[in-house]
Amino acid sequence: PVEIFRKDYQPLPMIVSKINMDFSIHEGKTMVHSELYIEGNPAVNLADGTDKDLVLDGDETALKLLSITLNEKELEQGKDYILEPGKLILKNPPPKSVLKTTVEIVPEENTQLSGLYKSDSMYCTQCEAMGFRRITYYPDRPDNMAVFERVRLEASKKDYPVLLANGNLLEEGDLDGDRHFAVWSDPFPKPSYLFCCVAGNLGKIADSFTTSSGRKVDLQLFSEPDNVHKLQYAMDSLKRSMKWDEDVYGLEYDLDLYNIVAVNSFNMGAMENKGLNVFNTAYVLADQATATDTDFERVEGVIGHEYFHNWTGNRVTCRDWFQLTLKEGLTVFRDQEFSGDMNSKAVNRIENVQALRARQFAEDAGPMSHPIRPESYISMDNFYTSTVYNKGAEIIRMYQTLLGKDGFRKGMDLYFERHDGSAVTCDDFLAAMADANGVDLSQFSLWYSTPGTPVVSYSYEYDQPSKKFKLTLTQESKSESGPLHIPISVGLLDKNTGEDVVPTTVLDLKKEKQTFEFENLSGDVVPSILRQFSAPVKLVAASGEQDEEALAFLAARDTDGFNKWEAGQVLFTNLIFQVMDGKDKTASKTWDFVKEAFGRTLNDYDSKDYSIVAYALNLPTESTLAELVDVVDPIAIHKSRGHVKRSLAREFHDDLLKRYKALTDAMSSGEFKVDAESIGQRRLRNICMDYLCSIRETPQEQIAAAALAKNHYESATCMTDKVAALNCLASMDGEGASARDEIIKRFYDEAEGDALVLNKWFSIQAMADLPDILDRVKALKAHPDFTLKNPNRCRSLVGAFSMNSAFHDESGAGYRFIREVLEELDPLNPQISSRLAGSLITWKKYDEERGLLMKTELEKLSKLKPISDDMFEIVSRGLK
Ligand code: B3K
Ligand code: ZN
Repeated sequence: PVEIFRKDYQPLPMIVSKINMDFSIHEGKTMVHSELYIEGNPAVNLADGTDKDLVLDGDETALKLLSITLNEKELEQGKDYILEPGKLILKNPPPKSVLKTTVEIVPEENTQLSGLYKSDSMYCTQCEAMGFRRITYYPDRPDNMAVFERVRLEASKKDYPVLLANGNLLEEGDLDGDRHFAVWSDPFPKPSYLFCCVAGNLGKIADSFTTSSGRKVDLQLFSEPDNVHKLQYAMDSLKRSMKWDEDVYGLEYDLDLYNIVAVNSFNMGAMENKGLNVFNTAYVLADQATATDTDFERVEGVIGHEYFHNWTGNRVTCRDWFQLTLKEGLTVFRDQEFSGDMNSKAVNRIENVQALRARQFAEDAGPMSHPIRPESYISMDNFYTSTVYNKGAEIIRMYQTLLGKDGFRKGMDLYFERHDGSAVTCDDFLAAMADANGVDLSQFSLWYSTPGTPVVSYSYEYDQPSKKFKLTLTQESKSESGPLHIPISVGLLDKNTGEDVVPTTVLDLKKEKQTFEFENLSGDVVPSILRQFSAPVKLVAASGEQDEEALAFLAARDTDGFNKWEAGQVLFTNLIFQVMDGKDKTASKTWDFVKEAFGRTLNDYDSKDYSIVAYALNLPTESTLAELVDVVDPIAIHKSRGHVKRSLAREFHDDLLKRYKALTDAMSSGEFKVDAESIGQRRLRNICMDYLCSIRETPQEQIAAAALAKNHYESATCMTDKVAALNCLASMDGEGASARDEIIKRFYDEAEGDALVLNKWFSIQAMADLPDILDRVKALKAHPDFTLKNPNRCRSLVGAFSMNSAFHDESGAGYRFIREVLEELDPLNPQISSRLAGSLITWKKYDEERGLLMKTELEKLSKLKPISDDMFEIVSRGLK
């Protein structure tokens, strides 16, 4: 395995400016013929007489080279070209040459799902980051932008009636012997990672969108014929995305056709190929009977994300893969803003910050920690990370916080004006933001090179005689070039009236330590710091202990929705850790604060923001809690969190039941809707049920809990409620066991083989809290519906189990199980196996015995032969 460094970037001396391709698809073998139009790179001046070789990438494990000519002349290996592992080096081709190659590939055997592969009965491609080199020899790097002028596909008409590629359809027709063809052309120059073609027996829904300048765009969404009825929500989301990008950024779609294909076997969520997005079915199919509210939200978000890539990613792309956050951080930010505008901004922010803390903070605290713009990689696929995506989005959000919405828009406009049609860097983006606003962002640029989560600590005092409030902030980060520029949004609330006396203000924390003064205050205040989570940092009190009275005050009265929720979460967190330390919770003041906040929130029947109420009642997740301690004991965290949950459930049993019933009544008549209010009602009612079902110490309680959840399941009219009920039932034992088994079976039967519903069935069971969970997971792995070859199915069982605290059982059996699965998976699909190996590499965060058990399994993995580059990189980082 070779490590590639950012500092080593070199432009290509020769480039491919145009390409024509011909795919002849036959069962068991596909022939790919390519014509590359080669020219000197106008941006590179080499001295006369210097060899200008063209390095074409090609994965020799996937390609069988059958013929190669340059300007119609057959080439000689060793003289005209050299074949090396992964490369075909064309020696000094004259400018304006045409290289023609024919290769044979076998999509049917492509289990990596990179390049051209078969997903059930359809052929499809995935080229980002480096899949195109598994289709043909080509400079497979994003700075080579070429026009794909003619892409011809030919296949059996009966089995593959639909033939698609990027751009517009030029021609189609029938051929002899049940074969047909289609020719596609994409006028926009693009890097190879955005290439796509599909052949299959597909159903579709069609619609259109008229852009603000009056151009009509045809929209087509394809899936297996059985799933066509689940495409409507994605279509609606697509139209909302197109409208939103026009309204907010003035960006219009640029082709006459926008196609999306839903694919069962897909390594990621979706792919933004120009004019032809490919989606993992889990992120595009949704209906009342099979999708939860979270699924609907995700569909809308990912549809938006891929659509927004058309400008941030496709029109302006990355110069090299180190710049990935240029398109991903920016596009995640755009999809988050879109979702916030379509639904509830506060709910959206809470969900995104929760995800950031649970995943990105964890990543940044472990051996895979890297800056949003990494310095090196072995396998680029390992760097499609929460850091590049989600922390990257936070960096973009900070530009907007610092420059204001208008300033940010000016920067975006200049970015497109300067760079439309080119492959650029993160520095180019920063320069556009700085120049458009006439500001110096050089200190801000350190965010691109600094790994780790910075810690910001605060202390404050109010001086009565001078009526001044002083807030001191200190930062600690891994930046090697001095302190970061951190925007800290702060508001001050009057201690007596709760009034916002100083509305949200952005403080520029630029030094190690800075004191900010607020004058002319009429009385003492409570500060609300880091409103809207204005920077991806950990905020702590300089004293080491947060003032719980202030937190309780903010949990009740903060006008910033995010910080109001946050204050409650900190109180919960304190309580859970006190319980973990063996303290008697009833004697603690924290318990009183928590009870007060919980009761008030639960009994607030006025608020129509049900999701906010629900999230305020929800305890921090185990992974969020794990991020806050130096040595993690996952079982202890699980137990203490469970203890606090049950205590609250008992304390508020009657109120929870009353609220549950009130919501049941309120919702009984309404039709199914996926709007913020209906989602919120379901969310709140399901949380009430979850608390109520946690009370099951005695046999009577077990019977009552099982009856409640079973009834919830039986009266459910949508997947959200079914999943919520099954989630509760899956962990029931004793007197609840028979209801559990009955509903598990019913859920399976009612799925009627629907793949996405079965994924839920697997993952809910894998996450269950039962003493014999590992045996159950092993039995599920042997279930006829289980396969390691489908990434969704694999994640739904193996990935889900690695999130269960029981994975960390002291015996080490969970670790051993994962390692054995990974040994089986790595030869099939390295992208997925290396992802799952992430569950073992954080061994240093755990207590010594656990850490050692994890490390032992990692060491065994490192001896895997053969081992994929992906896995090698993760495991070696993990052992370092
Ligand atoms: N750009 C793709 C990611 C492809 C990952 C390849 N390993 C999805 C997205 O971010 O939209
Ligand atoms: Zn993306």
